[in-house]
Formats: sequence, structure tokens, C-alpha cells
Amino acid sequence: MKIISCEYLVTFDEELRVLNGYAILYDKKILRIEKKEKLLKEFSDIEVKEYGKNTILLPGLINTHIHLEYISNKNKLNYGEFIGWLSSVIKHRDELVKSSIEKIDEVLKSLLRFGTTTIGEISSFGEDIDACKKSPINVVLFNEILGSNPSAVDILYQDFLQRYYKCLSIKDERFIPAISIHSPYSTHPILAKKVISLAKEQNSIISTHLLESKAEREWLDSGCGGFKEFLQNFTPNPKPLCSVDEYIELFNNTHTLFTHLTYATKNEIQKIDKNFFITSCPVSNRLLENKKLDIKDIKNLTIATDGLSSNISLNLWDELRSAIFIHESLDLDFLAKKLLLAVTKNAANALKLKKGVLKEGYDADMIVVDLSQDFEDINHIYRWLILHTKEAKKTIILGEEV
Ligand code: MCF
Ligand code: FE
Repeated sequence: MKIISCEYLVTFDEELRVLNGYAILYDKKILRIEKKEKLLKEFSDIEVKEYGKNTILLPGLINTHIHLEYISNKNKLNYGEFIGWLSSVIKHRDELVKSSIEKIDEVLKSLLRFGTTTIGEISSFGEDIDACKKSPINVVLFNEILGSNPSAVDILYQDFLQRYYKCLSIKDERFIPAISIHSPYSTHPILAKKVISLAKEQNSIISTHLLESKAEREWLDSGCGGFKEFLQNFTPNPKPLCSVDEYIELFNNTHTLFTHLTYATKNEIQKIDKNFFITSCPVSNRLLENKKLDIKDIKNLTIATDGLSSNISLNLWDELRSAIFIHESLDLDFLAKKLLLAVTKNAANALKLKKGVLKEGYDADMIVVDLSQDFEDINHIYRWLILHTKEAKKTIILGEEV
């Protein structure tokens, strides 16, 4: 058992309490949150980490959607329009993945420095599994499946199963296998249904991309537009594999994160928000199609970076700062609080983890941030955190400093 204290504790508990002069007693879990003096008196002989003025203790950040197999991308991929980007991914995929693999260890270390303690990794090829397993970071590894050709379903499913079962065999408290169904334009419903029934059997969570481009909207609604031309490269006379409603329905009674939704209607967003989780990647959406999701009323919102395939940084603090400027019509303090909840408490719920809140019984995943200046008004703490934080002074995962 150890004790940690900072000037402020930003808890993200039910009342969103910000505590001053408190400390936390923890081992792998948060055991107690009490006034500092009281804990120090009661536990006089255990290790105490006291951080001084202007320091803030908060739950470790959770990035629910990231693609580590694409981290070597800088300027290979086309931005501005989705089909152009997708074509460039297909063109450069092999070289990008090959050169990314050797960098994953270093990037995971950098995430820990930033204060990210958990990631939802979208794993397209399984080349990220070993590095994720080795790292002290918590990983929910979403094994991706895609393929629109019904005659290839069996081969694709077998390849997916191999990766998924490899993950199951090395599962532990920090490495949790999950499933990613790429998208409605790339994945045949037969394949999607197969893995959804496996997800139900295994109680596994699912992640999927949906409605992130005008072309995807047009394609699913009417079978025309940019996707028709694009898909003709792979199939003669392509037709949409399902409608938006049919796609969403496939996921009924599953625990699923829907990512992007920038071209979803208000109605679709409400329906998804009621039954599932929504991940927004503001920078990725800015770069790929310059469209933002209206996040104001979304309840089950998580914010993520996506990969360096569509971002310039995997630092969640950078993403939150960008989101402040992208969602310029929202009140600063309302937005800052919403964004921080989206990378702590909501993100933990979305990944089905008992994390993201400083509360007794929750995992001791915590970060210390130093704002190095007295607060004029503690009510603005969320905005100052986002505007000024670049990395954590200390990162703790399951009670261990990393
Ligand atoms: O989230 C972004 C944009 N939307 C879709 N896919 C990806 C993103 N970043 C990387 N990807 C990957 C995806 O996992 O790109 C490939 C998939 O493997 C596109 S389909 C050939
Ligand atoms: Fe993605």
C-alpha cells in the first residue's frame, strides 16, 4: 500500500468533485480517498508520495481508438477527401506497416509519458500484439476484420481467428482481446455476423468505423458516388452490402464503440448514443474530410486520436486542445469538462474497465500533472488542464509507477 497526494484531486466521480488537501491510499486499486492529514496519521509507516502546490492528480487518460500499425506515416497519405485517403492507404499500406512495427515500443513509452494509461488499439494485421503485450500500458486490442467478397469469407475469418485466439491465449489484466469490424463499405454482413456472434459468445467488446465521409453516406444510402468508382477497382458492378440502419442493427445486444459518425443524422446519433458508445476523433475528421461531429448532446462520448494515418500526434492532450478549437461554438468550460470526461470515465465505460474515476474500488491508474502556477479560480480547472498540459509528471498503472 502507498499514499499519494497532490494539491487537487480531479475525481470524475458522480458529483465531479475536485478535492483540495486530500490523499489516496492505494495498492493495485484505489483503497481510500481521505483528507491527507487523516491518512498520513493512520498509515504512518508506508511510502508516501507528496506532490506540492499546483499539482493535480487525475485518472490516467484512455485513448479508445488508435492504429499503432500506421505510426510511421508522416506525408505518405492524402488528406482532404476520404476516397483519396483510402486509395493512398491501400497504395502505401505495406511499407507503412513494415516501418511502423519497429517503432511501436518507443511510441507506447511516449504515450505513458503523456499520461495515457490505456489504449483501444485497432489491430489490422496483428503486428502490434507483441509490443502491446510487453508494455505496461493497458491495452484493449481490437482484432480487425474486413473483406467484401463473400467467396473469401472463410479465409478472412480464419486469418482473423488466428490473431484473435493468439490474443486470447496471452490475455491478462492489462491485455484484453476484442474485435473490430472495419466498416459497412468494407465488410460483408456475413463476415460481420460471424464475428458478432463470436463477440457475444466471448463477451468481447467491438469497435467499428461508421459514416466518416460524404462518399460513405451516398454509397450506403443510394449506391452511388465516389465509393462506386473506388470499389469498381476490386469488384465488377459493386452494390452496397447493407443500409445504415441494417448495419447498426447488426450490433444489437453487443457492447460496441461506433467511431466517427460525422455524416450520421441526428436521429442515427441519438439511437447509437442510447445503445452503444460513440468515439469522436476531431483531428482525424478535420484532416480526412474537414467535418466535425456535433458532440454537444452525446452522452456516451469518448474522444480518441485515431492513428498517425490521420493525425499528427498521438498525445491525447494535443487532441483535446485541438478539440477545444475545432468545437469553437461550445462554451469553453462546458467543453473542457466534456472532453476530459470523454477520455476518463466515459472511455473506461466504453472499454468496460473499472478505471477512469478516482474512487474507492477502481483501478489505481493515476497521473500527476503540474500546472506550476496558482489557480485564480478552481472552477476553470478543466480548461487549464487541457490548455497547458503536454505530459504527466508521473504515471501510475495498477498501483505501479511506469
Ligand atoms: O479511422 C481511420 C479512418 N477510417 C478508417 N480506417 C482507418 C483509419 N485509420 C487507419 N485505418 C485503417 C483501417 O483500420 O485503414 C485501413 C483499415 O485497416 C483502411 S481499409 C483498407
Ligand atoms: Fe480508425
